[in-house]
Amino acid sequence: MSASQKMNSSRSNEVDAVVIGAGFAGLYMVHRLKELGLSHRAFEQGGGVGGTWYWNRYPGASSDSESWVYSYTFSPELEQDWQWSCRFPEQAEILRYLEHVADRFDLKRSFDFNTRVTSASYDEASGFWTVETDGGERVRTKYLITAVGCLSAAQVPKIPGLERFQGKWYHTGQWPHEKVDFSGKRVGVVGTGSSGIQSIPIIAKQAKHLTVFQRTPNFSVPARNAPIGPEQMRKLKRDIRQIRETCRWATIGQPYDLLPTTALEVDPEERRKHYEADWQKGGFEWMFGSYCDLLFNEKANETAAEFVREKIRGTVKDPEVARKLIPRGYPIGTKRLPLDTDYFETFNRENVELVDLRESSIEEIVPSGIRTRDKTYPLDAIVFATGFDALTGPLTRIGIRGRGGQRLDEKWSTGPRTYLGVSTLGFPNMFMITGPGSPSVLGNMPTSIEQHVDWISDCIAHLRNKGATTIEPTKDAEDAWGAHVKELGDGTLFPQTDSWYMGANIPGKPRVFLPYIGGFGTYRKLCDEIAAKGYEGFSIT
Ligand code: N01
Repeated sequence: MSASQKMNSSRSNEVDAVVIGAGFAGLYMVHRLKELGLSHRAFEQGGGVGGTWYWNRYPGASSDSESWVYSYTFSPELEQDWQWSCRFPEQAEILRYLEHVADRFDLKRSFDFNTRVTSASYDEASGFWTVETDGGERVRTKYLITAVGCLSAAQVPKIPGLERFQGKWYHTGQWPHEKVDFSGKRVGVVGTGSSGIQSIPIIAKQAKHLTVFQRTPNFSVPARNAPIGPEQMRKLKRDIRQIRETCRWATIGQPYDLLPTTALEVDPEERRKHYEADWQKGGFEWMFGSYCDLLFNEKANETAAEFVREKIRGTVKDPEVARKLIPRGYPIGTKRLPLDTDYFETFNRENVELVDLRESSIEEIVPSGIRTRDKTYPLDAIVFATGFDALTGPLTRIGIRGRGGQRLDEKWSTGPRTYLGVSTLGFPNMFMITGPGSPSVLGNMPTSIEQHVDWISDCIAHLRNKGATTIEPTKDAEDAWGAHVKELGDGTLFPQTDSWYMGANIPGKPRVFLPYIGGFGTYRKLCDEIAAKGYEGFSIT
C-alpha cells in the first residue's frame, strides 16, 4: 500500500462527487463542492497540485495571459493579497500561486496525489459511477467531474529509432522536476509551437549548440514581459474588479476585445500604425484586441500576417534563415498564436541552426542524434515540443463508460459530441470542465474554468434542491449544439489550417474544429439563460 493510500484509507468509498485533476479547474471545483457541503474525493496523477503548471517545467514556460487575469477571481481577498512579480509569470511562480490557493482554502486534503484514474463506469441500475484508480481503489460517486485540462495528453511523435537514442530526451509537457542542465550540450528541439518558441531562446543561451527542427514556420508576437512596478501594482489592485468584469463578458475572456472596425475599412498607413503600436505593447492584444475580421476574412488576415513577416525579415540577419522562418500558406492566428521573448533574434546566434523539415524530413532517430533525408545531426539531448492530443485526448484516455457500457472514445470516434462542452448524452451526471464544444482554449483559461465550475456547482445545487437523481442532455440539444459549434467554426479561417484546434496534429484523429468560437461572453450568457430556464436541453429525472 502506498503512502498516499495509507493516508487516505479512512476515506469514504461512496461520495457525492469525484473530481479528476488538481489544476486550476480541479482545485476550484473542490472548493465549490466543499462550500456546497457535498462529500467528495479527488484524484491527481501528479505528485502535487498545479496541473499544466505541475507538468510543463520546460525552460521558459510561462503564462501567455497577463498575471492579473491569469488567476482566480472567486476570492477578492486572495486577489488583493497575492502579489504577482511580472506581467507574464513563469511556471514556478504560477505553481507557487496554486500551492498557496490549495493551502489557503485547505484543498489538498481532498486529493489523492500520485493516483491515476484508470476507469469510470456508470451503472444504470444504481445511478452511480464507479471510479477505479491505479492504487486499486474503487469509489462510487453520484457525480463525475473531469478537470483534466485541455492540453495535458502529451504527444511524442512515433519516429523510428527513439528507443536507441543514446542521449536524453524530453517532452516539454512532461518535464523532469530536477533542473535539466544543457551547458556544453548539443541539443535538438523538435517543434515550433508555443512550447518550442518559449524554450528555444533559453536553451540556445545554455547549450553549446542548438538545432531547431521546424516543420511549419510559426507566426509569433513579442510578449514584452516586464516586472510590475509599485505604481502599476497600486492601480491593478484598485481596478481589479472592473478588469475582471470586462474579462467575464469579453470575446476571449481578456480585459480587451475585438475592435468594431474591420481591417479592410481602414487606410493601409493607419492600419500599419495600429499594428506597430500594439506590437510595441506586446501580448495577445495585438491580435485579439485588433480588427474584428482578422480571423474571418482572408484579405484582412493577410494584412496582419504580412506585418509579422516584415518583422521577421527585419530581425533575422541571414536572408536564407529568414526565408525558412517566414510562415506562409495559412492564416495567422489559426494555429494558436505564440508570444515570445527574442524568438526570431535567437536565429542570429552563432550556435543556433535551423533545419527546415519541409525540405528534408526526419527519417529516423539514430543512437547519436536525428537523421533527416539529407544529413545526420549529432545530439546529446532531444526536446520534443510536439504538443498534445488536445481537448478530447485527456478525456478519452481515462476509460470512461456511460450508459449501457458505451465508451466515450467510441461515442466520439468521429469527433466529440457534447452539449455546451460540459456534458454528453449517455453519460449521466458527468460534467466536463472546459470540455470540447466550450470556449475553453479560445479564452483565458482561468476565466473559462471559473465560469464552468460555477455553472456546474449551481447545477448540482439545483438538482439537490429538486431531489433529482440524474441530469443528461437530450439528443436534440446535443445535436443542435454540435451543429452550432460547427457552423461557427466553418465561418472562420480555422478549418483552412492543420492545427490542434482541428485535431489535425494527431494521426487518425477526426478533423473537427474542437472549441466553441461564438465568444466567451456570449457563451456565458447562453449558459446562464439555459440554467434560468430550468436547464433547458437537459433531461432531469
Ligand atoms: O504544441 P503545438 P505546443 N515532426 O501543437 C511540431 C498551449 N501552451 O506544446 O505545426 C516534426 O502548438 C508541430 O509542427 P506542425 C498553447 O495553447 C500554452 O507548442 O504540426 N515536428 C509544431 O510546430 C499551445 O498552442 C503556453 O507542422 C512536429 C509543434 O511540434 C498548446 O499548449 C505555452 C512533429 C507542436 O506545436 C500546444 O503548444 C505552451 C513531428 N512528428 C503551450 N509533430 C502558454 O500559455 C509535431 N511537430 C504559455
